[in-house]
This record gives sequence, structure tokens and C-alpha cells, in this order.
Amino acid sequence: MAETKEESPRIVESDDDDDDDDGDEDDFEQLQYKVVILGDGAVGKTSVTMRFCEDYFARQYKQTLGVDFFIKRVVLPGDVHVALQIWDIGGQAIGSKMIGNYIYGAQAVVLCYDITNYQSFQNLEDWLDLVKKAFDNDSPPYIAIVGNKTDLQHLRTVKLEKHNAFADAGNMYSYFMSAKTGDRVNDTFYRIAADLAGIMLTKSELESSARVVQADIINHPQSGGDTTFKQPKGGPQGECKTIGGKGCTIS
Ligand SMILES: Nc1nc2c(ncn2[C@@H]2O[C@H](COP(=O)(O)OP(=O)(O)OP(=O)(O)O)[C@@H](O)[C@H]2O)c(=O)[nH]1
Ligand SMILES: [Mg+2]
Repeated sequence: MAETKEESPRIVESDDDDDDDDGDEDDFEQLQYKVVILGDGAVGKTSVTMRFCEDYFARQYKQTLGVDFFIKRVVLPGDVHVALQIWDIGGQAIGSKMIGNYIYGAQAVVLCYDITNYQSFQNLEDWLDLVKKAFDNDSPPYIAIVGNKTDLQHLRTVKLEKHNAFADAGNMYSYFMSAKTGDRVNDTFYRIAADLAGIMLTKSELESSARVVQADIINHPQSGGDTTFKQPKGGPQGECKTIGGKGCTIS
């Protein structure tokens, strides 16, 4: 997949607090991927995203309405810069007319469930169906299944064998994590970024995967043509409000 580099949307590194710097000399090209996180309400999609992007965890549940956007840049071996544009979709959006648009054009889809909530695991079938529908005749994206809340092992209701069988049947990548403790969150996203970029990681590279920085999108192309980067319908530009300079939301 390394050859997709030239066709990727461009993104320019931003300084945290220096708005008047045009930054021309520091601009550099990097890969950018759309990653969509799907799953039932309260499984921890926002928590996982916030843990990865801001190393923050909120105990209190605040339902996501529509979709929130986050950008996180990771630096892979070989100094390959990858910006992950994360679309955190509210679980209630399963009944929304927009859901197909949210999913379309993703390079990666993360199907998230709560290991203590069997229903949330069963409902991944429905989420997967939506993904298949959204991609229709197009080649499918990278699909991962994530069992969240591993800090609650003692309350687990979804057996490992069930998880593995579902992942195998759908030819999906399989991960577990805890947004609460942060266990396996960074290295999972780092792995996804590396897989999308076609970069093999050694064990030690995975373990040192915490090198992440914030970036802002400044250019989102209007047409993906026949490249592997399909332009999402109804993307964040123009209709996205910035929240605290980090995530942005469409509802
Ligand atoms: N113990 C534990 N609680 C978690 C974990 N991740 C999320 N939670 C809690 O689960 C609740 C729901 O988390 P959210 O991240 O808001 O869930 P969501 O999937 O984004 O929900 P919607 O926005 O409605 O789709 C919150 O109270 C979180 O604190 C985890 O890894 N462990
Ligand atoms: Mg949410």
C-alpha cells in the first residue's frame, strides 16, 4: 500500500499556539486515513477515542449525537507520518439516514463492543451489515473487532471463542482494550495505522507506540477518483464545529 502515498490527501502539521506562522517551510506530506468507530451505545467508542487522542477518560456517560471527529498523527518506523481521522459515531446513529455516508470512504472500520454486554457483541452483525451495504460493490475496508472494557474481566459475558469465531468468519482483525486503564489502546491504533500504511512492525516498535502528536486537516480533496482514498460523502469540512480545538462534531 506504500504506493498510495502520492494519492493521499495532504495534511499540514500545525503548531499548537502559533496561528500566524504560515509554516510553508515546515509543511510535509503525510498519509491520512479515515477510521470509523461503530458499535452500540455505551460500549466505549468515545472513551477509546478520547484515550487515544487525548489520553483522557471520563467515567460519566455522555451520549454522542451524530458523529464527532478527531485527528491523531502517529509516526511509524521509517519516519512515515500518518494522520488518523477518527469518526466517532454515536450508537443511536444506527437508525439514521446518514449512517451510510458516515461509513463510506473509510479506510478502516472498528467494530466496538463491551465484553460485559453480550447484546452489544451480537449487534455487531447489524453494524457489519451496514458496513457491507455502505461499500456495496467497492472493495471492503480494513475491519477490526474490538472488545472494550477489559478491566471488567470478572463481568465478561462474551467468551473469547465467540469473539474469535466472529472475527475469523468475517476475516476481521481482532483486538481487546480498556479505555479506562488505557491498556492496548495506543498500540491497537498504531497497529491499524501501520497495517493501512503497509508497514510491518516489530514487537518492540509496537511497545514504543506512544509517539503521537496532534494535527489539523487543512485540505480535504473533493474527489478521490479511482484512488484507494475515497472521499467521504458529507465529510467534516464546512459542517464541522471545532470543540476545544480538538474534536469536532456533526449532529
Ligand atoms: N470500566 C470501563 N468503563 C468504560 C470503559 N470505556 C468506557 N467506559 C464507560 O462506559 C460508558 C460509555 O462510554 P462512551 O465512551 O460514552 O460510550 P459510547 O460507545 O461512545 O456511547 P454512544 O456515544 O452512546 O454511542 C461511560 O460511562 C464510560 O466511562 C472501559 O474500558 N472500562
Ligand atoms: Mg460516544
